[in-house]
Amino acid sequence: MMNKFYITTPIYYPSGKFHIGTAYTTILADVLARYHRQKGEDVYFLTGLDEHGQKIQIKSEEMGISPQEYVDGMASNAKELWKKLNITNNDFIRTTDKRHVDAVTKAFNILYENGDIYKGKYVGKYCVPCETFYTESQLVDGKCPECGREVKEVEEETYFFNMKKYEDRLKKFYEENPNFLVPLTKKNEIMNSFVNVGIEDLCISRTTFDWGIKVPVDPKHVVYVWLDALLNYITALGYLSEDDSLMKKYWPADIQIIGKDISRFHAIYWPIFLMALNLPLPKKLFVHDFIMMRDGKMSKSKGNVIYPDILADAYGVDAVRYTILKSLPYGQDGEFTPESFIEKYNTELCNDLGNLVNRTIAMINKYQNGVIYKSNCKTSFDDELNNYITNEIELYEKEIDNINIQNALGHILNIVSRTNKYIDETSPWVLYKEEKYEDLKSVMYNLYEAIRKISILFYPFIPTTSENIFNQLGVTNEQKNYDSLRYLPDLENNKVIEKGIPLFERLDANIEIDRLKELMKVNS
Ligand code: ME8
Repeated sequence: MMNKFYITTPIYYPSGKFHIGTAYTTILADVLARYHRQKGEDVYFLTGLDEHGQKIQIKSEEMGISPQEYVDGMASNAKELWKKLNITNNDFIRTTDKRHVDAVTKAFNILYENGDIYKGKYVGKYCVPCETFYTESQLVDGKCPECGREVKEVEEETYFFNMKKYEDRLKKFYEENPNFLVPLTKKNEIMNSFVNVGIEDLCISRTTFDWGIKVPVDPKHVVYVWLDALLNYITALGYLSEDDSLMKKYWPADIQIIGKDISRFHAIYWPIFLMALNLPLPKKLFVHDFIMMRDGKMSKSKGNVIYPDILADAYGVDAVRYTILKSLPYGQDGEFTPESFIEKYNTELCNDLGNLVNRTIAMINKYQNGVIYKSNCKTSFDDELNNYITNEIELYEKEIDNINIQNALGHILNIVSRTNKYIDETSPWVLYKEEKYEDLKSVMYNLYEAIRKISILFYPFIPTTSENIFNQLGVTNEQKNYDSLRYLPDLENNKVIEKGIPLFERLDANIEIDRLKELMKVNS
């Protein structure tokens, strides 16, 4: 039977236009979804919006429209953005969807009837932008430890979730599943700052505003936005609805991708909610770090915000996908600058990849009228090239399976460089001049084959470019298959297009760096 693979992104707050940080998580999830589809798995990929809560209510009031009108507009923007970035999500959940509201209401009742919820009074601090409760001791200089903004004093009647009851089970779960939360450094942070010091009960309702799902047992309360939001991962699959076939098929999630700012919610509260609902826990939680700008976090006031749609309009979708993905090392923050964007674009995409494809297609046309032949000869460099590629593919797979995207891309780029070197080593123009046509056939075959493999490997990251390369090469669908990296197809008589089309136009760094800086200012 086909393996299933369920992957999720966080559902984002539609409180503003999405910047490249939000796009990073979504593109990363898309890469993994595409990679697992390539490997023949039955993939289900979910993203969506977190539309309730005080932050959204305030935002819509500022704009003088109803919260529903506001989120409706934002949801169409978000869907359009993901379409533009070639995101292949199977579903888009909104927490205002009836299916979600109904299921959250039912889940609340189950938790209430189980005795996991009790009524009390909360006195403490609340950060509206993060929608998070804090105790005095958690604050840093009296401000929110996560975003650094002012917190509000709140005192309200609220329902609490009895987290403590599940503390031992959660600890045991982490002991038995040491690779659940990765990277391991992130797991250690969570264990040290929360699990090992004891978990506090959590407020799960609010009364000071009403933009949310009503608490079924006490409708002057709305469900706390995080309980509401976390449940999206299962309500989207039809949990507690009439048709829960997707839930049966896809839950538990194979990978949930989140940024480090929301790891506490996903590493502690979410597993506990699932335990309380008697559901299996996700298999893996992958936590990534942040894309930073040269002057720190992206913020409108600093005028350093970069929006992915504006970047894509100016430079193409794949340039955006590639450079954003390449910006973050595993387990660390990464930096995005106009200079690094142009450098990656010009060097890796345009020079290394683009020229390789373009030169090869030109040579196959010039020397062999565009046709690929098998040869009875081998040059002394052929085996070395092919062994190198086989080895790099293995290394690539290890890295992508560990979600180390920068390193995975590094191995594909290694193949690109090694193949460029092969052209220098074999000097096809000399073989042609010396009429060594059998050697030449072998070199063209190997080059063609290497580019075909590069294109298969690059597909999850820069799918439009890969399709473009496949078209220029004239490969069949079977020759695009991931399996055909190993079970080599016969490429004899394949024919490339008559004139290669450049994959990426070289950018003038001086002009484009200024243009990017301007785009960042104007749109902030
Ligand atoms: O937290 N670099 O939504 P949110 C990389 N609604 N990733 C970044 C980033 C950056 N600079 N900035 C943001 C919420 N992100 C909740 C989630 S889930 C049940 C509810 C990404 O709109 C990162 O993945 O604030 C982070 O976790 C997410 O955006 C936060 O999105």
